[in-house]
Amino acid sequence: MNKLIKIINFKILGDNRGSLISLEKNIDIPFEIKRIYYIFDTKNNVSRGYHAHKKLEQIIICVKGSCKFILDNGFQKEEVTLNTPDIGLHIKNNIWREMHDFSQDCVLIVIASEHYDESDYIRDYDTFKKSITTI
Ligand code: T46
Repeated sequence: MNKLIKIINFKILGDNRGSLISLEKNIDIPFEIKRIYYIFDTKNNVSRGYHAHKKLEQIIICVKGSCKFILDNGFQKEEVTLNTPDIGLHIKNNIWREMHDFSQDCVLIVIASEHYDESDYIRDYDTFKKSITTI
């Protein structure tokens, strides 16, 4: 069975002034980058996500603060806390995701393989479960 939580470790290019991470298409990010967005100022006790994507793949980086992701492939669920900018959570298609426990200062940068397309979203859990036949 494939592992649900896929973490990519990024190299920190630091010197005595501080740290820097550089992400390059097809080197650090294993797909063509078509979109980047960021999520910040998530209100207290708010959860986000609750959907899967038919085609979209994403790498999610928590550059500040922390939050928890629950991933679900229709058969099993796994949880991971993101709280450091030197790792990326790689979420492939057909994975249901929920995001919880955002710290007040949490900033997520998301690198996406496709342009925004609402028709790529599955926002109903039963529909998601029915769409999954194998892993
Ligand atoms: C995901 C998690 C990690 C756009 O207009 N363009 C965009 O590129 C995105 C991502 C969203 N939107 C609109 C759609 C909604 O009206 O922004 C609003 C909030 O989007 P959503 O409710 O999908 O946000 P989250 O935080 O639940 O989920 C987002 C991504 O949509 C999703 O792909 O994996 O972040």
